[in-house]
Amino acid sequence: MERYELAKPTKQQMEWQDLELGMFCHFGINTFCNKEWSDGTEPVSIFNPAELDASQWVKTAKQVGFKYFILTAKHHDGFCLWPTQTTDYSVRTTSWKEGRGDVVREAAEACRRENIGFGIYVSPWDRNAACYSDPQAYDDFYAAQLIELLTQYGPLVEVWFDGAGSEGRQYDWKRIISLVKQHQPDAMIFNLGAPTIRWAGNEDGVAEYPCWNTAETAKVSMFTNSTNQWLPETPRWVPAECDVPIRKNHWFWHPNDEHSLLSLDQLLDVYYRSVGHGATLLLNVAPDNRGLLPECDVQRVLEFGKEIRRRFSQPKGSVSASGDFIELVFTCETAINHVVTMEDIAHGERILAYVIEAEQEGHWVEIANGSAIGHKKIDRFPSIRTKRIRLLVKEQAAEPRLRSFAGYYAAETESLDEE
Ligand code: FUL
Repeated sequence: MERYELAKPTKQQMEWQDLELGMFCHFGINTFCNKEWSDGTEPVSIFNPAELDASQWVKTAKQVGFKYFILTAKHHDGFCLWPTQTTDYSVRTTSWKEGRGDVVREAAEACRRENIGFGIYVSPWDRNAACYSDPQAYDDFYAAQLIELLTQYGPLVEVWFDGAGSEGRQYDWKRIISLVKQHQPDAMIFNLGAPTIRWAGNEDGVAEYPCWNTAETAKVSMFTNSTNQWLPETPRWVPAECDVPIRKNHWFWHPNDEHSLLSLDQLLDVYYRSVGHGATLLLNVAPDNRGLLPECDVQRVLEFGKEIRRRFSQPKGSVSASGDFIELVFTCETAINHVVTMEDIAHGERILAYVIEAEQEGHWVEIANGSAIGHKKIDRFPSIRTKRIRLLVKEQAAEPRLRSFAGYYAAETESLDEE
């Protein structure tokens, strides 16, 4: 029996939640003028990424273990990384590849080759378009841009509608969303309009715990965020995506900025508090003004992927089952310091409170507890030797259905010791 009617994800949402890790890529006119938000007046002549290689971006993403890649096709400055017919403020009027280049195509094709999902960020706020001050004319202009992107560069895994600069502005969301649905029916819609995924609410890459997958109304967006909006008994499934740049506060590349690179420990902390809280993590790694990811960023993000694999690719044991009591028996007494629990979210988010215990000399001792599990919950604790662990569901919306309950051991590194 369900305690209330449970929201359930669509097949596309479930597939997207399984991706867990995406690489965000901020690149554009800002890359060439040392700015985060240029105002739409920077000359196109500054855009000249002489060594641009989208394969290097996407191969790096693939090697790390990112399952999708999102490119800023257009940021707030209005500069378009594809040769759009809607404006001259694009790669088409630059000297790069004599105006015949197309960054969006290069990235889309690289994603196809590497077999990872491709998505686009298309800023609604446009500081260059002369028609921006006329909402109706701009809606036409923006719709035309979206049609180009949605029809020429798919399949798309996600369309990222950023909210910055758009507070109080009414766009024709009905029309925009119907275009996405018409041309890219499987794409996730981020944040605005009729979102199928939501912003976690900060740019630190962190999903506050508990991070329920459900929302109160159809009108969710960063502008309708309220503390009680994300409750387990609410009727819509809208999972969270976390975003953060690998260089503190800098989405775009800046010269002499190496000191801002996040450490491996900081990245792992982000991972535990995003993917470990059941959300998806979009980590931004920005190409420089050559059009290449800087070597130190590449090294750091590869270390990150390697450490995730080291910690989580070999479970000591795992089980999938239904019921409010799930036991995992290891083949022999074994050390563990992480438990990863996943609900089978096809049946909704059913677990509302739980405890995990380990058997020690004939007694059960609590090693972790929490509320939400959803797609995934990672619990970590000081290493313990045990023959069996169990999950006790303390509160549930309906009979729990677990996709997996697994124990892991990762030899303690400095980063784990510090906690
Ligand atoms: C924000 C933007 O203003 C930043 O420049 C960046 O694109 C970030 C991901 O979203 O709202």
